[in-house]
Amino acid sequence: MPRILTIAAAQLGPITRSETRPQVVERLIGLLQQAKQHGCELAVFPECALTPFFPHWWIEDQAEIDSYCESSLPGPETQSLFEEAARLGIGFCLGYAELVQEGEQTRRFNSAVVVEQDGRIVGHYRKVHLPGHADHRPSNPFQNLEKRFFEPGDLGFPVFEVFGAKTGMLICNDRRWPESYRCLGLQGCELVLLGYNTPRHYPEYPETDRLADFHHQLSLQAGAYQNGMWIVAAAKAGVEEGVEQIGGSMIVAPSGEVVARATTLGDELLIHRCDLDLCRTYKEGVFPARNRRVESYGRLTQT
Ligand code: ING
Repeated sequence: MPRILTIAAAQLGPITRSETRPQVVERLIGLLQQAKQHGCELAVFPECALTPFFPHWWIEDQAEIDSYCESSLPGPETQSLFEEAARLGIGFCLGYAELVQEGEQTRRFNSAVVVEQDGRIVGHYRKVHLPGHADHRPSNPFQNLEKRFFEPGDLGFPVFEVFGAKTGMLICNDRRWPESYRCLGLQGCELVLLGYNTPRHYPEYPETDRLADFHHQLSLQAGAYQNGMWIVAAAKAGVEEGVEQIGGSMIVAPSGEVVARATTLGDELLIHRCDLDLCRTYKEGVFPARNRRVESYGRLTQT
């Protein structure tokens, strides 16, 4: 009996600064309802799917920064999303800025959760690879202050048994690092849920701008093939508060083939029936454990 999971990448167009969380949640609920109508069991939303990508802005006031974070999930303004998903019987993955109080200490992470079809949070991940800078760079057309606003993720790369699949999450810049996929693949991960906010322009290295879409796809195809995993990647796309972000949401098979791709820069669903058993061809056939030579890889974990 093949293990088929029908999954949607739920791409979002820009979220404006003036858009309230309830207004954004309405967009997310609309996409969930459409995904359910098309027989999806799971929908993947982008990184920071509840707010504009605020690390693109220099913000001094900590209270303003924290206003873009969730101190509880679900919270008063996101509860309706979890309730509607449970009513529909569809699971989802949601990227959000996490604010957590640990005694006297307030900690902030760029996070994501995976939610079962009954509305329960069954997986939690905190972005490990934070790109950008902690200092203000006023001569840049926009900032990337994730290193200033967030801590690196401290949960490692966990894999969860959900939807009948070994499922992991990555967030945005993680997808560029082969180590991210290896840490998941070596746990038998079959399905990676991934959201991103990727500007087309890289102020310090503008020579990469023309290749932004190519590097995005290259990273996903390599990660999928080299670890025999499905990857569902959902963009926050379009020009968001003046920053042009690539779209290119896609679903990549364990073969490395792109099987579904967004064609707009707005809210868009792309759907595929993912046969989880295809992973075996690559996990066992091309990259079998018996061919792995750990004794030669020591450098990979040396600082
Ligand atoms: N954004 C970008 C990303 O990795 C970036 C930052 C773009 C870094 C291009 C290097 C090159 O897609 C986030 N949010 O990580």
